[in-house]
Amino acid sequence: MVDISREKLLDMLEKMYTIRYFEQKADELFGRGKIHGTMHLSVGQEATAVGSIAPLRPNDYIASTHRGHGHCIAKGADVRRMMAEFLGKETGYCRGRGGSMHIADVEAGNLGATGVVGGGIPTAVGAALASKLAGDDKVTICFFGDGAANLGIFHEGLNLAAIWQLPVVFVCENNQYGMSMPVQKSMPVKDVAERAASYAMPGVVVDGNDVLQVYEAVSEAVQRAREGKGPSLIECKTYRWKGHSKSDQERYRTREEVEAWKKKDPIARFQKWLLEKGIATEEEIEAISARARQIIEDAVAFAETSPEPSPDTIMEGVYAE
Ligand SMILES: Cc1ncc(C[n+]2csc(CCOP(=O)(O)OP(=O)(O)O)c2C)c(N)n1
Repeated sequence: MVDISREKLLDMLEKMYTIRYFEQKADELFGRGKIHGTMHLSVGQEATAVGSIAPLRPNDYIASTHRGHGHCIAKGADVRRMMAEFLGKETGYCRGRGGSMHIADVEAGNLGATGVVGGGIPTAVGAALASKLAGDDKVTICFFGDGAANLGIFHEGLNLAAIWQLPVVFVCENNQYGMSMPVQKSMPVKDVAERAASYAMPGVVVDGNDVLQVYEAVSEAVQRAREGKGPSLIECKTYRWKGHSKSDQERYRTREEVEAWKKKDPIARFQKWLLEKGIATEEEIEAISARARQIIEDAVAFAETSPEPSPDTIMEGVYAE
C-alpha cells in the first residue's frame, strides 16, 4: 500500500480529471473558433503531471514544456486565468497575449511553459543552482519530452546538475513521438533513463500511466534532491491520445495503436485501484468528476465574460520600461 493519505489520493484524482476536462474543453473551443493559434494537448498523460508534482511542497519549482497544461494545473494554477489566456482575454496569465504555451505562475512555483523544446532544462538547472546557493531546501522538477532528450541542452543540463549536485529531478515524459518521429528511430538506446548513467545519477523507468508508480519514483528522487544528494532522471512511458498539435494529420501512427493506448487510460486505472482498495466509492468518484467539470464550466464562464485586451495596450510588455 502506498504511503499517501486518502485526502491526497482523492485530490490527485480530482486534478487528473481537471486536466482531462480542461483540455477536452479547450479542444472543443478551438473547434468552435474561440481559440486561435495552436495548442499541444496532453490528454492521456495526466498521470505523469499529477504523479510527479504531488510529492512537491507548494514552494518547490517546476519548469514546464510546450505540452504543459497538465503541469500548470497540477502545480495549482488558477484554471480561470488559464482559460482566459486561451481565449485571449485581459484576465489571462499573459493578459491574453501568450496563449497556451506561455503560462507561468512564479508565485505558485511554476517557472513557466515554453515553446522552445528543451527550453525548460537550463531554467530548471538555474533555479536548482539558485536554491543550492541560497541554502534553501527547494527542489525543482524539470519536465521535457523524449524528443528534447536528444538535444545538446539535455546533456549540458544533466552534466552540470550532476557536477554541482543540484536539487533537480528530470522527468522525461516519453509519449513515444517527437512530432511524427517515433522514439525507436531517434535514439540508439532503448530508454532515455539509460543516459543517466553517463552523468552518474539514478535513472529510473516507470509506467507513466500509473500515477502511483510515478509518485513513488519521483518522491524518492525529490527526497534525494532535498537531502543534497543531487539530481535524478525519471522516464515515464506514456502516450498522447491527440495529435502533436492542432495541425497534425496523424499519418505516422495507426488508429489501432491509439486505441490500444486508450485502453491504458491513467484515470480509469487509478479509479479502479481506488475502488478495489476501498479508498473511494463509485459515488465519491462521480462527485469528484462532477466537481472537476464544474471547475471547468466556471473557468469558461469567467473567460467568456472577461474583457478583450484594448488595442491601445498593444505595445505594452513588448519592450522593458
Ligand atoms: C529548439 C526547438 N526545436 C524544434 C522545435 C519544433 N518542435 C516543437 S515540438 C517538437 C517535438 C518535441 O517532442 P518531445 O520533446 O518528445 O515532446 P512532445 O511533443 O512529444 O511532448 C519539435 C521538434 C521547437 N519548438 N524548438
